[in-house]
Amino acid sequence: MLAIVLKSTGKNFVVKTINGKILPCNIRGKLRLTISKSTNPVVVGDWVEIDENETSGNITFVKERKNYIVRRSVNLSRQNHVIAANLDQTCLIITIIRPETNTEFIDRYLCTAQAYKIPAVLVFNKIDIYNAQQSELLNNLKSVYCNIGYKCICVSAKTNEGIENFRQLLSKKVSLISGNSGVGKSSLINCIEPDYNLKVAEISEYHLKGKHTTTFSEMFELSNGGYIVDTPGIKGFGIINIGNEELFHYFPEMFKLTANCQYYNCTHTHEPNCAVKNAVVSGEVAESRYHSYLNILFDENEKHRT
Ligand SMILES: Nc1nc2c(ncn2[C@@H]2O[C@H](COP(=O)(O)OP(=O)(O)OP(=O)(O)O)[C@@H](O)[C@H]2O)c(=O)[nH]1
Ligand SMILES: [Mg+2]
Ligand SMILES: [Zn+2]
Repeated sequence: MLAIVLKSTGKNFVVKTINGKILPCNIRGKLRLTISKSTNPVVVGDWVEIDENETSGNITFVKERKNYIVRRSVNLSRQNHVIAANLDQTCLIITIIRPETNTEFIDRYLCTAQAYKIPAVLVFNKIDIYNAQQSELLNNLKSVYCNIGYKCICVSAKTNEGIENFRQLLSKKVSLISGNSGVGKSSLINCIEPDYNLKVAEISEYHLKGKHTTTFSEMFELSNGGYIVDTPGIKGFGIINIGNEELFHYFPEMFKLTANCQYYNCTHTHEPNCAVKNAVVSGEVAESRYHSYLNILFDENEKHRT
């Protein structure tokens, strides 16, 4: 019986069969794999074949993934960790304060989504709490990413402002929600689908950061069609499997300029007549984006990338 994986703790799974039955599952015996061995064998969003009995099932086969998104495990820095598979889009939830989302984090995330060919949308949350200065910061950020071509929306899980736009964005698609701990991922899902009643937690008053309330990725069916995947907050975000020489391919606004660089193998760091550096000077490419590019390029922890 064909089923989709709704929840995974690594060992135990919950799936929904094409007949609509929700079943706990595990993997006994040998799994026939069509996917790379270096990644988690079964993740949220995977389509699997199961042998089912009344109360549980056994996963016997994992179908090839249309796509998937990976992050590097925080401690085992060489290990890939697949967050979810078969996604139509990913929504990165961003807040200006409580907690502050930094631009390098955003750019690393977008770069990874770009590399894995998953359309990314930026969702600015908590617009109910920003003062004039913070709202201005938000608008500046928003225009940086809109100008590159990323879709951006502003919402508040508290006042429900913008939530209709968010709902429409998700309709009939499989969407991954990610972002730092405490930005309101679970709260936003609760706004759209109150019945799931996901656990949310107060931001720590001391650190102004989240507490990693969600600990496993889980997929929820939406009442107007589609699925949404809630994920644990991301602390750091490594770029995986992208070589230094191709990194600029995943910064679309820079990539389109590179044909005009003097050297065909320009790294856009020190070379004369570099179209990217010129565009940073003229303001056509945002300085924050260029800094993220350089920081990723020179990040010692990423040196094992080839
Ligand atoms: N004022 C305000 N508070 C919000 C908003 N959205 C979420 N919060 C609050 O922010 C805190 C964290 O929300 P969560 O939904 O738990 O955040 P999360 O992103 O799921 O966090 P993790 O599961 O730890 O990754 C809670 O206290 C929410 O009530 C918002 O739009 N406005
Ligand atoms: Mg959460
Ligand atoms: Zn260049």
